[in-house]
Amino acid sequence: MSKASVVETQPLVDRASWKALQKHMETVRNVHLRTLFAEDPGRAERFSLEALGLYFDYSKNRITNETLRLLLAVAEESGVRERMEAMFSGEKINVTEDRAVLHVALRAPRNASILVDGKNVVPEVHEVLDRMAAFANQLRDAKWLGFTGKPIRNVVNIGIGGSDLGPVMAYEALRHYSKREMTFRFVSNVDATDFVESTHDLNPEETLFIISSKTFTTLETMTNAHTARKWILDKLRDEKAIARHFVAVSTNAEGVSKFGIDTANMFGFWDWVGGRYSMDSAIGLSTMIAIGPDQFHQMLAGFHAMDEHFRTAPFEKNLPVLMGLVTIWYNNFFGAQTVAVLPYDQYLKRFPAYLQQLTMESNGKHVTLRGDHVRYETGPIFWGEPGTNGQHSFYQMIHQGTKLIPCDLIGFCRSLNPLGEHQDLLIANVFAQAEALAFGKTPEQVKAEGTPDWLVPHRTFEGNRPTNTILAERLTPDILGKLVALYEHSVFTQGAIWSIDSFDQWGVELGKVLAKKIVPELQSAQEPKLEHDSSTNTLIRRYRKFKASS
Ligand code: G6Q
Repeated sequence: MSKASVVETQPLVDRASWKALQKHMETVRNVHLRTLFAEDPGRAERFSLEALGLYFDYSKNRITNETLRLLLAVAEESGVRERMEAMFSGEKINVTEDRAVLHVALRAPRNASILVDGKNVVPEVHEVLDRMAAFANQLRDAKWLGFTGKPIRNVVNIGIGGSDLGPVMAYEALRHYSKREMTFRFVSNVDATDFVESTHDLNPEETLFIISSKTFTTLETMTNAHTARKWILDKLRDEKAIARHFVAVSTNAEGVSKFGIDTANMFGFWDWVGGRYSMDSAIGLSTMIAIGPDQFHQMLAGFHAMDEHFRTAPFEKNLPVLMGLVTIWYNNFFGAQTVAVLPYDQYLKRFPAYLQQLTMESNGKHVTLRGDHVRYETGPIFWGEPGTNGQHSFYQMIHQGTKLIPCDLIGFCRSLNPLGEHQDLLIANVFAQAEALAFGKTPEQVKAEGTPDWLVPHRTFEGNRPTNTILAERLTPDILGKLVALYEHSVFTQGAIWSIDSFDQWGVELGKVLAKKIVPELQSAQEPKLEHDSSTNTLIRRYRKFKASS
């Protein structure tokens, strides 16, 4: 049995540290953050950490020194360190797919050595990065010409899930650093509207499609890729145009070549890169074209710095470990169902969507590595919107609802678009929200404001709502890399404690086969013999009826 799997022989709920935490919970359950802060003037300092340019304030959490000590003991006893070492050394910790998990190799420096089945994979990683850079520079310098001799000005990434969310999030996040003369679009949905709306104002002669698909078999991506092919050929009317207007990012050379893309225009990656961990691989080609190879490398350096921090910092000073432990605390001991991620930066508008896949596809599992049904809650629901917009909608529930919703507030001290007092107003809201959520407003305070008695309960805020505040100087490629890696490794920490496989996605695989059975039933000329349940059969018949009448 490998080192990585030894640690799950004792179920989580039977571990001594877990039981101690359960007992400790009783003493903390009703303690208010007002009391914790009032009793300890040094609290903000003690429960905060600065590393790699990120300031992580976790003092507004319902924890004491003892909570932290016990949570750290859970991490130790659950073998987080052993699993981390197993991951970094290329062990096949994705046990259900029998694969290594080495997104950390994608951002390892050129001279590093990381072995998979005895082979150092870092040189291959850099070989692909170099090819990507050469290609990106050609496009950025208007040297890659379309079939009719016009420079490519539009880049459309076609991919879905892990082959879309990273690229679109990174493009939006780093748009400030992008080449503004070029247009970037991202098509993912099999709904034709996505393709049509993304291309309606583009000239095929100036447009390059990147078909991003690890497997090169995904229904949505292949459908959109064929539509794109037709869109190009309808205008350019020559198969030879494909070579100038399509490149592929995939592990499936055969599939790429069958589609008609020259494998010379293919950028590869490896089975040890999970889709949701692939934005640093060739899947990031659109990002590299947008921001240029140098800034892409700065982003990779940010990822790598967080990898090293995760691997080497003691757990009590380890950002991802602390963040993961806080998540576990609310998820498993307070019954919190969700975590809200609230970036106070418009450029991070797709960050919550990206994190939804990272966190929920990784830790939305109900069996342990051994295949036993878990006896505890696993991954929470992640969701969110950029601030301050959310404040005018769903924050009501966070402040005064009956559900406990821990929040991550993310802010930057310097705006990329300094304009009047916008930034001060933005950041004042970050601090004010965290303060209000923690301390609330007592009935006495509300009364003292002259509120009539009957209105007092409505205007009272209980507080004791936990938040983490993450503050950095400025949103840069390097900081983005650090932020994403912070969440990646926090997810890892949680998954290791829950003894689940954070790197498979059987639920997603199911979706890839389900619809295939129904498609012919929607398309057949003859009335098909339907053998689903009565609900599905009726829905299919109804669709066929409307389709026939149109
Ligand atoms: C990610 C998942 C999933 C995957 C997509 C696209 O971890 O596996 O989101 O990225 O289904 O798959 P392809 O890249 O193979 O098209």
